[in-house]
Amino acid sequence: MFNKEIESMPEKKMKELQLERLKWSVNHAYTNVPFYKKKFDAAGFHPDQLKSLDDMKRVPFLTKQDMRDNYPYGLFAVPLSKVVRVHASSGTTGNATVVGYTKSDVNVFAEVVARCLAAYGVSENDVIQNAYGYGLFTGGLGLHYGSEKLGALTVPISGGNTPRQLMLFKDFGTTVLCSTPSYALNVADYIETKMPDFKIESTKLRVGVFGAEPWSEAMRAEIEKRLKIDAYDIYGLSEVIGPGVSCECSAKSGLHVHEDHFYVEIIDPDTGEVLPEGTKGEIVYTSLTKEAFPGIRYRSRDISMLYHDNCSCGRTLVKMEKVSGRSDDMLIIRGVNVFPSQVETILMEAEGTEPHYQIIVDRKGSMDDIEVMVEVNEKIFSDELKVLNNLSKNIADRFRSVLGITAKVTLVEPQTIPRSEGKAVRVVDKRKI
Ligand code: DLL
Repeated sequence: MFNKEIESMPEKKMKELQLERLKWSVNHAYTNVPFYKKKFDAAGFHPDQLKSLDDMKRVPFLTKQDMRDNYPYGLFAVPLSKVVRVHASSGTTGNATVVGYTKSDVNVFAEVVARCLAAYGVSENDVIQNAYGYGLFTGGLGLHYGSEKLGALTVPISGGNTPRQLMLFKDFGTTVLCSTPSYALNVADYIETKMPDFKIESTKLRVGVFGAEPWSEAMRAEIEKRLKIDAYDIYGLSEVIGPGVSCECSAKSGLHVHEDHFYVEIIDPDTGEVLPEGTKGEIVYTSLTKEAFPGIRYRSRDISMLYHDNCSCGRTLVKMEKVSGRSDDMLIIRGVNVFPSQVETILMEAEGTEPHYQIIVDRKGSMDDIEVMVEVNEKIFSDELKVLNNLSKNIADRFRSVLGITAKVTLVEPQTIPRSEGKAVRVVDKRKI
């Protein structure tokens, strides 16, 4: 463990630490950010009333819209002279959401990422090729600083340029690849289709650090098989800090939350009511130590569940279930709720499909219409039409029986679905265009 004292702290002691830090953080936001003062006052809440963790229920939520309304620096709690870095989301659907970091925040960010890498068995002896995008996106710099903090040799290659990534695997003796899981698959595809002589076995690659988008267990198996690595999940969001909010460990069953820095709750997304451990709902985050941009009860829209399970790795930190999707990614097809990850799981179960797919939703008249396009491998694609028809029929039957939706399934040739160097675009919802 990178920080054994914290990562294996008894639950009760962790709760005491959280309460102490919460008092500071909530007060810090209230005193230094007019937005929070106004919001708390309107809700009849004062930071002095925070006597137990349970009292957090009374604190109003922060939403993405609040962040957009206060673009760019309106929610910062320190003067700009103390802010040493900003990151921002792309802002394709409105103002970008901007987050700031003091020197101390940058240190915390590096610490939590270093803990994740150590949890994957990565050490200063590793060569980490960081293919997350460098820039306003938190992935690149987030992994970079964490990797340096761990003391590993850090290769800041950023995303894209697959031939160069492969060259560096060989030349630099890369042992760890950090990227989105969809990009890792692109790398595997590239090797198979364009560089058949490149033998992944002849490289030293052994660990993958994948996150920034949901990915199923089936996708993990596929990546592990094709890149011959151990693939681990890393989770985070810029509004909270970036990557490193939580990570898997050797058990690969759920992600430990770095709860000395982030207080987590699960709520019912419809009522806002806090749900007990072991219940699925929307994750809400409160930063405990962040100076520049304290986030108090931020509604992430991510769906997960919290639990303690005496993890075999020895960490006592609460676990969150792998995030399967966001409540705002949830598609409602003729009244049925469907997550892209559920579609992915069914597609991956079918023989001959590739993990590249897109869900296209449209409205024909008053009816929602859904088409799932999925790539199939060369062998299947060159098979008789009858084989292809059977495969698409079987997949459509599974959608009907498992998810309760009627979807048109279109099998397409390899390399048809657009590739991304960052987060994959899984859904095209034409009803919103
Ligand atoms: O994606 C931070 C990150 C970078 C995480 C690199 C991991 C690796 P944002 O761009 O703000 O930050 O997007 C955050 O992406 O609310 C989730 O919906 C989704 N997400 C991030 N990691 C995972 C994951 C970065 N491991 C949003 N599994 C989050 C599922 C994830 N979804």
